[in-house]
Order: sequence, then structure tokens, then C-alpha cells
Amino acid sequence: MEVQQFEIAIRLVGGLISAYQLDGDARFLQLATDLADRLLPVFNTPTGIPYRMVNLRTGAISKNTTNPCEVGSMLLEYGMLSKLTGNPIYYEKCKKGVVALYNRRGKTGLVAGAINCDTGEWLDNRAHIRGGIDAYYEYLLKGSILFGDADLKEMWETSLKGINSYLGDHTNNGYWIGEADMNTGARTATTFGALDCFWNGCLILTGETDLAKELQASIFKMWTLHDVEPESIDYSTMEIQSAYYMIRPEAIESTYYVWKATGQKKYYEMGKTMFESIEKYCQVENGYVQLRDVRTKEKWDTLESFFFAETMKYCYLFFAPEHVFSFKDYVLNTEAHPFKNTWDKNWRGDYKMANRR
Ligand code: DMJ
Repeated sequence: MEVQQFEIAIRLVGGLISAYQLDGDARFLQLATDLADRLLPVFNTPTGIPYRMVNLRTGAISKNTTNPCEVGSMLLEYGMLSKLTGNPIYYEKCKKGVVALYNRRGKTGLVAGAINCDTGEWLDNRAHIRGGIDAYYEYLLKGSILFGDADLKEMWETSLKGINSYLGDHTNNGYWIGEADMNTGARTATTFGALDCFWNGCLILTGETDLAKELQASIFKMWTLHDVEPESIDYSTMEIQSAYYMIRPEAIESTYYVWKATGQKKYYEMGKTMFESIEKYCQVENGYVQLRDVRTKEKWDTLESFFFAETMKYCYLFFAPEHVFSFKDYVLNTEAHPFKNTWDKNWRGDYKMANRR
């Protein structure tokens, strides 16, 4: 069976690791290890940048055009596995691919949306934080926090500087994160959408609270255009570009981070409004469905698994007692599975960025 390595890693390997840490049953860790071992062949490429697909039975790999997310958004899962099993191979292979990608960054310090895994050539020059790139940056930061990895910290700081300098956009409609050429930094689009909202969690974790508050105002503005957020807008005109609603977690996730960091009631109220919109427009007799169009609220008979793993979790946390969860104790992976640092503090992983360029 051929699977997409990235999706299996963040959803299933991540879920199993989290279940192991929360429950303590070693079978969860065994299953996570078995699955990760079957995913590992993707990293056997000339550059170290992983292929996208792998056959879990034969180990055959395919799809040699990839994006930063599918290169780096497994760092937490493979890093956790290495820490918990004592076998460095998972983190080492994954980090090697991330470093190979980072070393090919543009003059802005940023990466673009498509790259060839065999040659390392970029097939796109557009830098943004939307789907395909988002969790690459998220994992540089969260990996540096969870593992204390100095290389990741350096990569994160370079990326943050690039995003603040070239993608961040103060406009008459508020502060947004747009799109720019990865080398020249020239603005290429003024698109912002549901996926981009994850950025506020990163801003809060890295201590940029003022910027996060500005972006939060924009996120809520986008949400209240039609009482529920569209997939994307052009923030220069505030017009909708994609009108569907997939009940993604990022907007409520962002609101949760800002509320917890500031303690200001208005952010709690924003989260409550978002939760009530989901209840009002997406609930059906047997569960929840997505919307085809936020303007008409026409229902769409489909639902993604991240609704259960992430959206419902952030909704729950909004109303849960304080002691249930703290960012001091856990890092949430990009699928909202909680990971905890429970290992020998001296373990830092074996792969060092300086070793290979
Ligand atoms: C989730 O599957 C993950 O958070 C992923 O990294 C990007 N966003 C989707 C949900 O919108």
C-alpha cells in the first residue's frame, strides 16, 4: 500500500507517540516504530530530501517533487521516536533532509513551495506560509523548544526574520502575512487564508506577542466577514478568493494561544464566537459537515480527520479547567497531538547541521 509519508507521520506516528506518552502502554510505541521503519525509505535520495510516497509493504518510493512541509514536518515525530527508543536514525534522517532544504533557501532566508528531491532544484520561487510550507517553519520552532536543538533554533531565527521582513504586511486593513519572491523579496500576492492562521501560535511561542495581537485582529476580521472564515481572501481588497470552509483548526488554535498568553477576556470571547459559528452552521443530526460556501452557508457532505484531532481539541481546551493543559508541559504537534519532554536532558541527537552542506 502506497501512502503519503508526511500525512502518515503527523497523524498516525504522532498519534501513537502521544498515546504512548499519555497512556504508558508500550504497544503504542512499538506500533509507532514499526510504522516509522516502513516510512524511512523515503529519505534514501541523493540530496537527503525525502520523496513523498512510500509503499509500506515493499519500501518502494515515488514522487520526487516535494514541498517544505513534506520535508520537515516530521521532525517532531521522528525526533520523539529517537528520544523514546534511543535509536537516533529517525531524527538523523529527517534532520538531514531539513538541513538540505534550509541550505537551499533564497536570499530572503525563506523557502518556496516546490523542490526536486533528486537534484535539489527549486521548481517554484514563491515564499509564503500557506499549505505546503506552513508546518516546516512551525517544526523548526517547536523542534528547537522540544529537543533544545541549537541548529533548529538558528534555522527558526533566520526564517522568522525573513517572514517578518518580506511576508509580513502592514496595510490599511490590518497586519497580514502575504507572499513574496524567495530571492528578491518582491511581493507576489496578497493572499491570506485559514491555513496561515497557525502563524500566531508560532509568534506567541517565540515571544512576539504584540505582532500576534495584530494578526489576531486580522484573523477575527476575516472570520466575521461572513460569520465563519473562508478558505482564503485577498487582504488588499478583503474579497474572498476561496469560499469554502473545512472547519480547519488554525483560527481557533491561534485564538487559544493569544488568549492563554495575554489572559485578555476579548480573546476568550473571540474563541467562543468561533465555536458558536461551528455549532450554528456545521452541526447536523449525526455530527458535523464542512461548508461549500461561507456566503450561503451551503453544507458540504464531507469532513476531514483534523476536525476531530485538532478543531475539537482546541474548542475543548477553550472551556476546559486550567489544570487540564499547559504549554509549559507540552508541545502540540501540527495535528494537535501533545508531546512531552520525558527523556535524558543530555540527549541532543547526533546529526549536526555544520557537518554537511
Ligand atoms: C492539519 O492537517 C495540519 O495542521 C497540517 O499541518 C496543516 N493543517 C491541517 C488542518 O488545516
